[in-house]
Amino acid sequence: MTDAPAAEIFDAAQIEDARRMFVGGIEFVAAANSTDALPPVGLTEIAFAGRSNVGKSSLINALVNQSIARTSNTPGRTQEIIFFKLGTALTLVDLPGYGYAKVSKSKSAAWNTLIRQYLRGRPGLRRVCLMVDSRHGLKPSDHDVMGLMDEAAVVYQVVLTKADKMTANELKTVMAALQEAMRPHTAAYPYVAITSARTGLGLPELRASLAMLAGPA
Ligand SMILES: Nc1nc2c(ncn2[C@@H]2O[C@H](COP(=O)(O)OP(=O)(O)OP(=O)(O)O)[C@@H](O)[C@H]2O)c(=O)[nH]1
Ligand SMILES: [Mg+2]
Repeated sequence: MTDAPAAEIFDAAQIEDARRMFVGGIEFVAAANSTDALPPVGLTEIAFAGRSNVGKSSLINALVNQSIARTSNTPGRTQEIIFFKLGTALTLVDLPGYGYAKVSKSKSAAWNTLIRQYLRGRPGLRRVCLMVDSRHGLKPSDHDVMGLMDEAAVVYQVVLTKADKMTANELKTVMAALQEAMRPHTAAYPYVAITSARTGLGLPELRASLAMLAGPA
């Protein structure tokens, strides 16, 4: 990642068009627990990846302003790859979390294989939102997944979650550490999104950024 302005800038019309796109209605398409069960590629896909419990499903719900993705206090809620269609614009993909120690080894290996296969070889996948809990920062499992996406040339954007739990100063420190850690990852999307599903922070800008990718895959 090269030195870039800290935030992506959008005008009011882009923000409003993106809001309409995201709140205009979302529908469930498919839940896949194996690569054979993946639905055919139609629209551009945006996937939400990250460790268990970082808030992937909550962020999808907040972006579309509906409770469609299942969330939980218990890590490991999402156990399949879930596909949602946003009108004729985008497919949003909720991935099972990785890196949760308490699921059985065999189950965890099966999930990891599925996620890896999806991330590595999915036509139409234009961006992965790599979700990271602001309080915890990047963990070894995040670095593993970034390595995989670097290799597969998948564009990924770090999205910090649960920013409502942080002070402005704490966020500054986390961002500085993150910029440094991302430096070797030249293929990563240059803007880190700071979000809160709870307060809505950063959601208009993230919608606008993703909306630019809308269309057939
Ligand atoms: N404070 C705060 N809590 C959040 C936010 N987003 C999610 N949470 C909480 O974090 C927990 C996990 O949220 P999920 O959205 O289910 O997380 P996930 O990443 O989909 O989890 P898995 O499907 O298990 O991988 C829930 O208790 C949410 O209420 C946020 O922006 N702020
Ligand atoms: Mg989930």
